[in-house]
Amino acid sequence: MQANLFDTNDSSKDPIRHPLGDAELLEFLHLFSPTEADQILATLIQDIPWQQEYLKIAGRLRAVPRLQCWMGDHGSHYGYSGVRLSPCPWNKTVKSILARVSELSGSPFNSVLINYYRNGQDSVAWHADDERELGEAPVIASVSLGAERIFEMKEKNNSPAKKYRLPLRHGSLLVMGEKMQQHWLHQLPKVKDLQEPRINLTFRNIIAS
Ligand SMILES: O=C(O)CCC(=O)C(=O)O
Ligand SMILES: [Mn+2]
Repeated sequence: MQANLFDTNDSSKDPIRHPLGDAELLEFLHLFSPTEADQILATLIQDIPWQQEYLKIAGRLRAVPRLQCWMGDHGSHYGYSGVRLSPCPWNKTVKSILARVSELSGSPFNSVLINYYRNGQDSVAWHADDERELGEAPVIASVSLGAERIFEMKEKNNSPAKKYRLPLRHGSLLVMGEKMQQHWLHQLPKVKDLQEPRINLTFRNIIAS
């Protein structure tokens, strides 16, 4: 009999608490086993309706350096940097990931931004997920699948700004707590010569559209 795709052992329930001081950052290293994570990565690469978004920078349209899909409950519209995203309906695999993420994080989510980094040339620049529709103090749960990439963080307001970085591992879950978007920026820099893909799912709760 095939093992339950989302069976995990008890050690997955003990998060690492990263010492950011004014914001909670929890990491669950084993949301999925490596075999489960391999399967989910391959399924999502194939099944998600990936889209190429464009940003207008200095009057010119530039391709966002990754593919994306915004998925969620009906009506959960979202936007960043002038890009307006309407949700596509929930995919079965993503719904199963959502159930596991909600259980571990203890937070409600009604939508997810899925990023597909095709190789090391895809990236995300410094930002905070502090859009109005997420409310004042959003909790964001971030699932990593595929190539290990470095997640960099820096404080928004202090001088000198504190910095923090951590590798995002295949099958892990990072929960950015309430103060994180208010006080910190984050980015995923490019990596030279990396050919392997990575998918990231950031589960969010849209409270106003
Ligand atoms: O890929 C990641 O780990 C982070 C993605 C991210 O920060 C975002 O989509 O807002
Ligand atoms: Mn983000």
